[in-house]
Amino acid sequence: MQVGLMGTGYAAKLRAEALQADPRATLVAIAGQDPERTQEFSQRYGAIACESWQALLAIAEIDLVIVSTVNQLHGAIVRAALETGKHVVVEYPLCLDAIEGETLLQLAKTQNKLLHVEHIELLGGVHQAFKAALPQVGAVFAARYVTLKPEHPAPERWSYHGEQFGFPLMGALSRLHRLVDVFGSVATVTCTAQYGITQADQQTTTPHLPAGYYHTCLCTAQLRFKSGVLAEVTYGKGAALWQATRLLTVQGAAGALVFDGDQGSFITPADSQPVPVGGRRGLFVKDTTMVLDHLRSGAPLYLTPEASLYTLQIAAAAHRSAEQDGTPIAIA
Ligand code: NAP
Ligand code: BLA
Repeated sequence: MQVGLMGTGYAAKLRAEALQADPRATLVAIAGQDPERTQEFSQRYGAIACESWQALLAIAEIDLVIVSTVNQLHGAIVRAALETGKHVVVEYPLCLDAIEGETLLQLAKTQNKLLHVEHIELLGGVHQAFKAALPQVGAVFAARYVTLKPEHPAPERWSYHGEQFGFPLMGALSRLHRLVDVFGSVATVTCTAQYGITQADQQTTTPHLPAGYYHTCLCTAQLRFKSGVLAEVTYGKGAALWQATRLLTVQGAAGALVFDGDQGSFITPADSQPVPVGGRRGLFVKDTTMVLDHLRSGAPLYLTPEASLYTLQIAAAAHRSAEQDGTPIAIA
């Protein structure tokens, strides 16, 4: 596989290393935003530095494009790459518009090209342990997943920008996708959001996704699954938060599963048993290897683009609910 890589950041670096280590792939070219960074990054991997993602797509021998840029660009790059007849891997989210997402899946089908949306959270230790231990809790009553990331000060980066990151639960689609992967179809979604903005020397909060940078976001969604499970997802990051939290709990008829960071336990009235959790390292390598296996021999991938699109639709419904002050949105 002759591979082109979009982006020079954290995910792109791990992709480049994974490709370099795999004899089935050659990293041909890299497109970044900052020319100097792109030049320096490309030299490290012996790849051509492109001045734009469009220039990279013009390289005919590239068969596979990996999109590891900021979220806002995903949709346009994926579309153009598929139209040029290339296989596409894109880091989640596929794009920031659920309708556009549908057309991209359709385009991949008509072009007969791979479209794979990376969801490394599914490959991680917590998710694997969560799925394996779930039968122990019996009939699931409720679930809760809270991730809070304090950052002081919050960086003025794309991940704190309304348009570049997208609606928080869309940019951080993995938070919803973990639960959808396990509990299936959603009946209704309710969501509220709050953003902190600094204007000159004054701080304000708003329920609406700001056009530019914010210093804090906090988003809480309730998902009523068709199975009856009630799940609550809270995602927050930034300067107005002070306690880092990564907590997944599932309450069932026979007990509760609790994952606090990477510490898992199964709790009953009698006692608390540890649940072993594997690591969070090497997930981009796993994803890259599975893509190359799939393209080479048709080995199945760990999720379908339809599954990712479904969660994107749930995130879009959460956004709509937040815009309507928490009005429940029914999922068709
Ligand atoms: P990052 O380190 O900030 O990298 C973002 C990259 O996008 C930068 O190299 C940036 O270039 C580049 N970029 C911006 N505009 C561009 C353009 N016009 N053309 C080409 N490249 C452009 O962020 P990241 O953490 O790697 O995230 C990248 C993607 O991976 C996001 O969609 C994220 O949701 C997804 N993801 C990341 C992780 C993770 O662990 N980090 C996990 C799952 C999914 P400049 O630096 O020159 O501006
Ligand atoms: C996900 N990490 C993400 C995403 C971004 C970052 C933008 C996608 C959006 C989201 O789901 O929040 C960015 N993560 C960062 C940055 C740091 C960070 C800038 O930790 C700075 C330290 N990602 C890393 C590092 C790890 C990491 C150092 O950059 C350490 C193991 C893991 N990030 C990681 C994982 C996900 C993720 C496993 C998938 C999200 C999930 O598990 O739900």
